[in-house]
Amino acid sequence: MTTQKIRIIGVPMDLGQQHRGVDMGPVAIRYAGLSTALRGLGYQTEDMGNVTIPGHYTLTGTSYAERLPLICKACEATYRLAREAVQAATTPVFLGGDHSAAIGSIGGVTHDRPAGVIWIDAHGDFNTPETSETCNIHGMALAILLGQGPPELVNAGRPGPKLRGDQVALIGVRDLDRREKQLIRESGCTVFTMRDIDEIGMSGVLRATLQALAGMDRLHVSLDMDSIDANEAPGVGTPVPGGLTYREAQLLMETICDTGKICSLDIMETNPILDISNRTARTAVALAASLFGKSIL
Ligand code: HAR
Ligand code: MN
Ligand code: MN
Ligand code: MN
Repeated sequence: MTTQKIRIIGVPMDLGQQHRGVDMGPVAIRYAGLSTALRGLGYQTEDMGNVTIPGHYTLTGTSYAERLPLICKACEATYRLAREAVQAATTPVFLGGDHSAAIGSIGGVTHDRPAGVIWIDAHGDFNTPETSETCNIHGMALAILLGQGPPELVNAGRPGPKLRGDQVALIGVRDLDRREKQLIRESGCTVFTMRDIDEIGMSGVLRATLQALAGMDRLHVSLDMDSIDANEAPGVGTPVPGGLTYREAQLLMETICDTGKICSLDIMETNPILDISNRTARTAVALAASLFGKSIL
């Protein structure tokens, strides 16, 4: 399913959360050598530049009401680029930006055909405006894709939910809000928390994940860099202790690669202002390389 041509799309979204700097994620990942790494694996790469998104600094206040239509517009632009990338027989890689951008990327890659989604994240991103303790839309992205939340965003790109629960697996979860837990339990998504990884190991979690998504012939990976432990990914806005080790994350990517079903990738939440010497972006590039076929031997 992975095509010979990879299309890089920057989505410098910083409206879904409160920290300055996540809009610089796309350029940080480029500077860490993403295209070079992918070309080294034999792919052709084309870089479409960035979606135009008004930064946080253009807002008049901090209100959710001001940000919602702007996020909606950015997700619709991302949706169009995602759809076009698939239609052009390329494999799009979306560089965030905060995770609300995945509303557009996943919406667009599923425009013509469904895809299973592997959502790798410390968080569930399953809040709604009613359950959120922060009102931050990046913490609602997955719920929105499944049809719950602000209708403008649920209907971005095309009307209605973009995913069903049985098409989604979450891996790396370790921080859920109280009422978010309930929504996630009711969602029908397959969820592997850090405890599951501790107990059965990443390889066991991956076997079960791929079994749960066995009916899907295309897979989208939505990688939130805060899933990775702060040793390897310190540059994120909402870090949570006890994340994936470097090798756990690599095994995840290597194993998903082996399915041959990868159709698209998000690399989200890299914040260079909070980072140490671009370490988070460099980790992201190493993980993308494994997902697209780099093998140790
Ligand atoms: N659950 C919290 C909230 O809703 C934190 C969400 C943080 N989200 C991300 N993306 N960084 O996963 O605000
Ligand atoms: Mn996330
Ligand atoms: Mn997260
Ligand atoms: Mn929390």
